Amino acid sequence: MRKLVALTLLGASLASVWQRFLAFRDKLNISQKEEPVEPQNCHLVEGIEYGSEDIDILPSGLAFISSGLKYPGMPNFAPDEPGKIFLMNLNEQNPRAQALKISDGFDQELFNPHGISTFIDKDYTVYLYVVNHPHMKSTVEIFKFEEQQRSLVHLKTIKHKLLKRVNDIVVLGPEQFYATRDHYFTSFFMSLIEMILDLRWCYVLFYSPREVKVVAKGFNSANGITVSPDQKYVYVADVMAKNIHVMKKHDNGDLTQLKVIQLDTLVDNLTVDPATGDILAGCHPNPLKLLFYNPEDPPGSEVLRIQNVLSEEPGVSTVYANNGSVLQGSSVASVYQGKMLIGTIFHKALYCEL
Ligand SMILES: [Ca+2]
Ligand SMILES: [Ca+2]
Repeated sequence: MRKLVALTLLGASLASVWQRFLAFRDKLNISQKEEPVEPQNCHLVEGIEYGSEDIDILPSGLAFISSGLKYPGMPNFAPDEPGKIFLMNLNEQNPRAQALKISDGFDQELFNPHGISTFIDKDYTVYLYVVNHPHMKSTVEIFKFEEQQRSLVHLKTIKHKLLKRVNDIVVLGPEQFYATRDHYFTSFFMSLIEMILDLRWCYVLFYSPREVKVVAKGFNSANGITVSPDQKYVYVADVMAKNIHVMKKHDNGDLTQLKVIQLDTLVDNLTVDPATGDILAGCHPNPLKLLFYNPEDPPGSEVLRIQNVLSEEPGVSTVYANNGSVLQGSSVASVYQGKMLIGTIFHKALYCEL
């Protein structure tokens, strides 16, 4: 009798796992969007070949681009090359990407940059915060940007037991930021299991010198994060759940969820159009092609614009869509005065005049 009960329980749990696997497969099996959407004046950015996972543009038009991400399960064309931060001045006629020098005393060989966020202090000093994965761990690196020298001076490495599997950050003040956790487990195999079982163990962390706390949880895979121009709202992409969480930000760093904008594509990094407050989302329309990379049939790219974010029915439109013939695995898009930069996890970067 006991054996029968055990067998029944085993059968039931296997069936449940199988159900979850089928749901997971369906989630990834998004049909290719039919119509390409490409602004007229777009060209690939010279010099960026190994990814441009995140992009942050200063109000002055200087764009920072993180490049060379090595991430479990994702393709990488230069596994032995350390990551870089590129700079582009979008005020120039033909902006060029230039790799920034990094000050001595920082281990550049292990530099594996992921999400980035800039912060301008009261004295106008520009700081760049970078999620780094040396040896696949997660740290947050703080750099001071020296515009004249075109260099980054490393100031500090932040580590914390809750800063694990960090994907993106958004800086609020000196050493104060939100960070997203994209997986609970650190190994690729276990994080795949985690996605298949649809565990919702990921969170958003509030970090400040005085207090570190989880301020939002229950995400399948918390990815891109940014704040509204008035700093009152925080937007978080749950990539596997294909949605964007709109949250109200409180003075003590706490977040209250206002709503979830459901989309039909995997949402990676988020930026805000400073002119309109719209969200721009870098998306993955063919996640299976990302996981099983084939240069003959590469993953495509997709950028969505979400208007009237706080209204009852935000408008969603496609700003860019390509089947991978031009740009593969788009992870971010950022705009500045009629110009747009689209970044990718492991591929090139695209510059468009809108
Ligand atoms: Ca970011
Ligand atoms: Ca990301």
